[in-house]
Amino acid sequence: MSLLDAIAEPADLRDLDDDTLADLAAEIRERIVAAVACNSGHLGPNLGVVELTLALHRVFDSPRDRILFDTGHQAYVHKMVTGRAGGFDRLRQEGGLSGYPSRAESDHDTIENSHASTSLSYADGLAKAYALRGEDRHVVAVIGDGALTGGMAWEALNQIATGADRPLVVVVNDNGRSYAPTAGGLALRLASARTNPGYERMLATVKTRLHQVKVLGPPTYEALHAVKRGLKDAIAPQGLFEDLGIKYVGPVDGHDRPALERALEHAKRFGGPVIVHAVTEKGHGYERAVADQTDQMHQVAPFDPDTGESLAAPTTTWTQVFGDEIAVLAAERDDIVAVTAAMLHPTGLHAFADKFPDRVYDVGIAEQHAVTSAAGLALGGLHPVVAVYSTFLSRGFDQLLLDVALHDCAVTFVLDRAGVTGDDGPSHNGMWDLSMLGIVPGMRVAAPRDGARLRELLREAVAVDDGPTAVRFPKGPVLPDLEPVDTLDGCDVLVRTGPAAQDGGVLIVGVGPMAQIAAEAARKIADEQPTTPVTVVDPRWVLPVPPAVVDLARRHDLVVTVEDNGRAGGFGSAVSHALADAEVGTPIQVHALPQRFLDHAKRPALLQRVGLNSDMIASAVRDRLQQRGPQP
Ligand SMILES: Cc1ncc(C[n+]2csc(CCOP(=O)(O)OP(=O)(O)O)c2C)c(N)n1
Repeated sequence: MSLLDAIAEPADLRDLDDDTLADLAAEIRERIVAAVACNSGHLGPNLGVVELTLALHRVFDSPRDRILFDTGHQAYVHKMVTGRAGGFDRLRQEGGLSGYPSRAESDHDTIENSHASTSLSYADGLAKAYALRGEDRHVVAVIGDGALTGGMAWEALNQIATGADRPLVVVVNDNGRSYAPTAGGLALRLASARTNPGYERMLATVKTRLHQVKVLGPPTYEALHAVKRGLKDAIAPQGLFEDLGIKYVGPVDGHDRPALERALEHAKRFGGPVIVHAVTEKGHGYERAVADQTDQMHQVAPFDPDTGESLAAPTTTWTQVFGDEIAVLAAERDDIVAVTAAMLHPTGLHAFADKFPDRVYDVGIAEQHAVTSAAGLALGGLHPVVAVYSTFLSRGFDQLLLDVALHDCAVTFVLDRAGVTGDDGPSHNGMWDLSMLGIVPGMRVAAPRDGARLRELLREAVAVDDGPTAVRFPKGPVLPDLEPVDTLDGCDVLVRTGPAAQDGGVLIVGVGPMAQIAAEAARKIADEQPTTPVTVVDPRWVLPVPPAVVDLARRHDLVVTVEDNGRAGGFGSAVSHALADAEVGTPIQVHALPQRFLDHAKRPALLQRVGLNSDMIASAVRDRLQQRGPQP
């Protein structure tokens, strides 16, 4: 039996000696590389926390003590030592282990929100609850230097500092990176400590010398002591945290498990809020990850573990099409700038940044600041493009509504990963953006169905100068261009089947790539019911609902909408309202995502599960037509 397979629960780690633990760490790394190479997932972050996680589980008593992982993408080792090592071959597969903590999987998992910078707030609440209920339990939050750039983390620290007798340990897992090197002043402060590993040694030397040079006498000792403190403050971020009232321990080598355990024991005994600053290396133990300049193999598709080469078929993604086009637009117009919340490469902004480094701002994992600073850029005469994943837009919603839209700021939001993303689980699906954007006065939303439309709509969006715009597109390979057969008031007609143009029949309106699925569904309906006229349109600009959609709906017997947003407040809902307002009585069938959190699975499997593929749409439309019977 392997060492790892003998670990059924964290208590099994406590009897192991240092050598065995080192062997176990090596075995864990092999297992992580093998599982991610096969199934995709987060590699660099997990390889970096092997010793840290072992130390945490040896010092603290989970699940009685609560160990929270901020963002949760670095919890593989935690899963392995809490009884789930056996399930690792099915990591991120439907029905297999989730890529994030999951309360359904284990009592050792307390939080499973994969949006960054929340762990300290959860920890503050848990520590307060245990104090009030008189329970003697520790709360530990592990937060990366990237997640520490989020405003929520600082709001929480401000509170945590007030709980002098609440045992709460914050472990800052400082690897200097988010995806790219972490941006901002805090990162610089942490970096100065990280790049001076000799400073603890140096302080020890200063201390010894002071005691040796007795002739200096007390005043000089005091002076030198002050110098020493100043030096430590200048080099380490101790002052930063201790001024807030939180004890600081570190920096500790995050791959020296015994040293980590000493620091954590010390923090545990302290009984109040403590920050343990652990310096780790992303990708540690797998050279190819450490050497990867872009993001140290932060999150990867299946790859060959011997070479590190990706096994994903080479394709052009929606992200690449956006990235290339925004770089072209930036070359044409020098007022275009871009903002990213720590996701320069994942959102495709690197081509723009390479050409015009002064016009792309990485603000850290700080969507709220990203949005309001974009409003500032717009008020200052520029046209900002805020590129975020759809799921992270909700973090900056208040800012979008009141700081951008209320001020009529011409900011373009580019929402990558809109719709079902799949593998990353419930919180990563981009299924809320249309519902949010639909209630923002003055907001115009475009949804391209293919690469040509993405280029076209992005160009149109940045040309809007009197209010906010958004362009949403999904994850993965861009769909082949589907040229329209006609255009009606800005709406592309993609398919017309059945008897030649006349009133009546079915109108299917698809949002973005779902328009292509709608076109497939129309052909399937036509195969079985060739006498029913079916028209498929792609409005391109989906919110507010274009008047052309309402006019077309008036002339058909049934309107069908197809989108990959939640049905509450989505496109179908907006069309229903628009028809009611215009007193158009045509019945409407809405195909959208159910308002449920969707478990992880591949995107096609999820779309099938919720009835959003062409077969299921075609059959639902046919059923509806049969129920309605022949029309006069
Ligand atoms: C609110 C939010 N925005 C963006 C992301 C995307 N994201 C996932 S991990 C990550 C970097 C995290 O860096 P850090 O906290 O330092 O952890 P590391 O991966 O370096 O261990 C980012 C930006 C997110 N999860 N949440």
